[in-house]
Amino acid sequence: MSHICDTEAWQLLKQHAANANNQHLRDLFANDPERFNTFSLKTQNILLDFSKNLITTEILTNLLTLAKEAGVEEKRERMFHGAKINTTENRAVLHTALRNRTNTPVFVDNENVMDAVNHELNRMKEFVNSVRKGRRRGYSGKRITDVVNIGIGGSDLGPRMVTQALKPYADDRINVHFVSNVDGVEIANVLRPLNPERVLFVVASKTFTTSETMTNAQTARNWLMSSAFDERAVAKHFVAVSSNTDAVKAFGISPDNTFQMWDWVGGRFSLWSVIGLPIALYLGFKQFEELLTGAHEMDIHFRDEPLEKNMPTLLALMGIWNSTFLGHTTQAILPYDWPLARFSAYLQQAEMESNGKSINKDGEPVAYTTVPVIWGALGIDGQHAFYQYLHQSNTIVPADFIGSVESSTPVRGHHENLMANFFAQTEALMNGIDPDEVRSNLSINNLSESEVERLTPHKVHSGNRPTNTILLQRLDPRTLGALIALYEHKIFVQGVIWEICSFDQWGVELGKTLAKQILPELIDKDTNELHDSSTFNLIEYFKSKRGT
Ligand code: G6Q
Repeated sequence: MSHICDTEAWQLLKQHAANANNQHLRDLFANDPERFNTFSLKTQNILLDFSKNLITTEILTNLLTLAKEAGVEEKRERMFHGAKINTTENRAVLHTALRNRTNTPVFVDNENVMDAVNHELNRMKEFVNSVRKGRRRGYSGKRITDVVNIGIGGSDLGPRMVTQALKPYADDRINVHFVSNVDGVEIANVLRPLNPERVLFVVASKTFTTSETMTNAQTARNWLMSSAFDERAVAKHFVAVSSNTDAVKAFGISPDNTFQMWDWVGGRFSLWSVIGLPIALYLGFKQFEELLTGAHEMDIHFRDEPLEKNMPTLLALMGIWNSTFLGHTTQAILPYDWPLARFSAYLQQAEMESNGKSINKDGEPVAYTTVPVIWGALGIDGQHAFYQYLHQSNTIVPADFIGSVESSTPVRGHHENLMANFFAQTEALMNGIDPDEVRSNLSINNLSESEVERLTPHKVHSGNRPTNTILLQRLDPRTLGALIALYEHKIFVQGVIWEICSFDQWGVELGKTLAKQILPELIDKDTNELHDSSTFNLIEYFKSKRGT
């Protein structure tokens, strides 16, 4: 069977990569005044500058050929049209249908899913308005002021990231809180300041079997009961978001209070569905629709633009060049927009859960590196911490710098300061500081020649460190929708080229079953299953020190 790594484009790229060390980005810029224009593009309110990657037009041409030969265009069509491209679970992959604002029909098993999508969106809208306007109240007749989302992974990271990112667009009607961890410290801390009469719990779990979420939901219910003393209060204070209606009913939440999702929505792509309920409750339904619209506009761009003018494809290709061909094993996400503080954590799941695979679609091991480690933090804070490593360690870390032309919360004098750092960092990572520059800087300080020579190597910055710059007009709901969709489609394109199944998550499923075996052993004194000596003794130590 022929694979992507057997193509001519792949072989040519390998040769280019072998020569890459002989090139410096500084020279590529000096030799081509048009470099920015050649390697940048704009769509909606987003500018992507990928010129500070170690590429040439020839390399880009080969990368685009690779994308074509991998079938990105044809597979993109199949995804949008509801084909079951999640082949290990036999499911369609239709987060794009959730934000299909033009309502073009999308069929799965001969059924137009847009009917169900719109039905659920309307229910969501009605519910959001009734809570925000105070028509739906708590058991004692008081207004709901606090929403607590109980969910984990894909049922937590998206709403958590988006509500923080769009805080400047929220009014003060509803506060949102998130509980994901089964460590009781989190739920205890969240609930402590809240008044049970005013809290709405959203239990978000596609499967409604995830033990962390179920444990937290039960604790929340007990907490409510300790104040309400009446089971009927559950209907006023709990709603569920799930595709498992039977399990929701068994928990005691009625179908009226249950919002539906479907198996063709992957958890990490689900914030556009009813999983986005906390977002809509916090911001209002209009703003939620703006988020969907922004994502939909990026979907149209991705679906219709040729690969060479296609932002998600170009971003994906830069990633593949840096990781698979140049061998860089990590990728930093560095927002210079405080509201995007959780964006790298969000992308860590989206990218690493999707493409953290090493088996191709034919079930064979792949012969190359797939997704790098995705990590990051707010850029400005990082500058005073890990940027030392970015500038001078012997590991190259490609980085995406994300910033905005306008602040979503302007405060005089701050934004220019922030953005001066933003531009300075990518320039420095690209240019570096060579020994001659270091020497001439040092000699200004009247240092002896030997002192200059001693210090010079420590102050040299090699530069040649690749970055993408993503410049938004302003971080508003529509632009955020487009930004998230940009990365979602990047992930798709990379999965196609790496020939892996981006839409399953067997490694996560494994985690869901592992603890089930040990839990009874921790509770029951006499049970002790066969474990390796390390695990056995750790469990024994834990039990003996607890006195159970
Ligand atoms: C996402 C993953 C995973 C999932 C959580 C929560 O794509 O499948 O992160 O979202 O494990 O699962 P439930 O929503 O089923 O509780």
